[in-house]
Amino acid sequence: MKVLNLKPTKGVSRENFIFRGIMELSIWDLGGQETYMERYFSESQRELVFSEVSTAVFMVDSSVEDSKTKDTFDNFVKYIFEFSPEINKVYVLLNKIDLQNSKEDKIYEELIEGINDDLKLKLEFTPVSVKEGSAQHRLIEVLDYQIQQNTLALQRLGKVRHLLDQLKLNTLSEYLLFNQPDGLLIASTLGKFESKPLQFLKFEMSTLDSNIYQIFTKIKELLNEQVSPLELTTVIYESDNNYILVKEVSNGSVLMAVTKNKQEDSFNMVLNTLTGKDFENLKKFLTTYEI
Ligand SMILES: Nc1nc2c(ncn2[C@@H]2O[C@H](COP(=O)(O)OP(=O)(O)OP(=O)(O)O)[C@@H](O)[C@H]2O)c(=O)[nH]1
Ligand SMILES: [Mg+2]
Repeated sequence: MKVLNLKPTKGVSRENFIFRGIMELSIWDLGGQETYMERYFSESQRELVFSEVSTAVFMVDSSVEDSKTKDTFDNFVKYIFEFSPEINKVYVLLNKIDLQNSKEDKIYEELIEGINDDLKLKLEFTPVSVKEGSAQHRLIEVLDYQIQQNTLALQRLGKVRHLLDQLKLNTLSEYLLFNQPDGLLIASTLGKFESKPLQFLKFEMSTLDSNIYQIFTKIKELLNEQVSPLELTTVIYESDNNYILVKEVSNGSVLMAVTKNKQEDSFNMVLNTLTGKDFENLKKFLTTYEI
């Protein structure tokens, strides 16, 4: 939805982000308009733009043929490997393949032309569509690969898994931890688990429900007790054989528990766990990342 109204990126747009809740990213999106491109490749800027890069992605619109694209690509590849020599792959995304007139094969041939065999091995081309979601999917794959190379991220992941196992230990339920900003799974007691990125509409709208607050206020007044603000932090779903509890852990993450069965015991154990010490430990770790 957001893609539809994007404005052209002015120069370099920087954004910091914690991917899957464990790997810090500093993303530099280089606007593709000609004047900006001249600047990135200029002698005074190229080092700043192309150094200290750990993942390089070149995205090209494969629905238009532009005689300058090849030059841009050659420069991009040249300076990336020159200023970030530790990089071993450049990911090339041939975008907009959803369009009738997309010519990804032709663009591929054009970009690969004249590239020597050693360098070819370092280029990975993927036809994608931002509109259909395959571009996002590919970026997630690329970043997951990056997690595997990142010691700190792996350490954090190990710790989160351990903390989730602690939750499972006493409750015989499965736990899944999601990262709200990207909707992706951080870790789960079921190991690797693929799902489409979640859309956290419910929690985004979680400002207090005025009806409930109004009734709650009345009750408290009747009881002559203090009223305090309400917050939607836990949601409970029910199926024939399970309860599913979803609870916010820290501002960036959400824990989902699926009970083993529908016995009262299972439910109570999970509820106790979600208000107990192990949950606090998880929350503390996700807030501070202190291992
Ligand atoms: N059909 C289709 N349109 C797309 C796709 N991806 C992006 N667009 C559209 O193409 C236009 C340009 O998208 P941007 O993401 O702004 O392009 P950009 O490469 O970032 O452009 P710069 O910021 O100038 O570098 C927008 O109107 C998008 O909606 C796609 O996969 N399919
Ligand atoms: Mg842009």
